[in-house]
Amino acid sequence: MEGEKIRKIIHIDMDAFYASIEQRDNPKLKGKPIIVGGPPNTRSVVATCSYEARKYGIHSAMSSNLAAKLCPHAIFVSSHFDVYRKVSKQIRDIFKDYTDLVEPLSLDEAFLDVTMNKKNISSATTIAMEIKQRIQKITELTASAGVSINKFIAKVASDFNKPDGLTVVPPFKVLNFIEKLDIGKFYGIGKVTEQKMRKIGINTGADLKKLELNKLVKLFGKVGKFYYNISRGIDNRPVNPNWIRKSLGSEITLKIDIDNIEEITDILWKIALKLEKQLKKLNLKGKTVNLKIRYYDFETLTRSITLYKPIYKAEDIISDVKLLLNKTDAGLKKVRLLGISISKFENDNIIKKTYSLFDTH
Ligand code: DCP
Ligand code: MG
Repeated sequence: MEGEKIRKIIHIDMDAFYASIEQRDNPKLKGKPIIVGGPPNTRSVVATCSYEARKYGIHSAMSSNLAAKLCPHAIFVSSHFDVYRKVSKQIRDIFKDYTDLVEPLSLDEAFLDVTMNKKNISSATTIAMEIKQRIQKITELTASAGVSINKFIAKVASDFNKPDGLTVVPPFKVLNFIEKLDIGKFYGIGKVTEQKMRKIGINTGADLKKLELNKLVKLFGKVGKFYYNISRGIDNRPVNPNWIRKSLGSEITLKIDIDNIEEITDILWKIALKLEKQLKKLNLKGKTVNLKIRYYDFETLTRSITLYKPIYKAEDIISDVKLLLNKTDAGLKKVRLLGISISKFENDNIIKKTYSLFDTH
């Protein structure tokens, strides 16, 4: 977007979304450590928890068992997706008053491009403040906002001062902001990549910026180019309101090629669990399960199965993956990459894109 004018991007993210709604709708839960998710002594995980519960170290995707150990008096509440969807629609309607360039990432967060906006307000900060106030008034819930020149910085900024935060990174502060940013806070750098970076001494944006483009591509593949750009404050991805996710997947390139079928199944389990978490977060269920295998010699194949009922649980995913695995030479021929993806979503008209580029390990 060279030569074009600087954009004004807002990222809005609701605070402890499901948990705040449950506290709002049941006054007995206010001010208490609550957990939305299945109860302990099951294989359930925490979907989210109130800020009171976070003080005990509880967080999303932690097993309910561990959560109960960390805070024995935490209250487990079951989810009410119909209500979450209703609130999600309410906040989207507020966004639409300002711009049609709204790109939801999940039920509780979205990017807005307000460079040009329906109210002709020149300050994106003013818009973010207004939106926060209106969300509070209409839903009785708080949101945090990040305001900057692109999606990457706006997203990181919205997380800076949670809950009820507003963080503005104006153009002249962008480079400094990124240089100081801890690598663990980079949007698009997952846990595995973070560890890999730390091992080679990359702990902040400033460290990342020291690496040349070809070095980054050598270390991280295609996404190296993205790292190169964001360490310089460059992220030209548009806010795209029409991006509809068609599939969600996760894959792993193994450290060494393996042919032991138990080990292979173990890794596929891990991938399925990760996928379950992402599907839950996006409120997606899909009917088609795809298995991808790359053998040691780089021959790559996919096998898929379409079910009658959409699924999202790891145990359902893995049982189909095992069937698909039988249709491959895994176990006979060494494999170097394993991947699973889910497609044919129900509701695929509602859910838009998420972290598309970065579903890698
Ligand atoms: N969610 C989930 N499983 C996850 C992460 C999130 O089911 N692993 C759900 C519950 C959250 C909602 O998605 O309420 C939004 O996710 P966020 O990551 O934005 O988390 P919260 O809104 O709960 O908390 P925060 O205040 O940190 O944004
Ligand atoms: Mg949130």
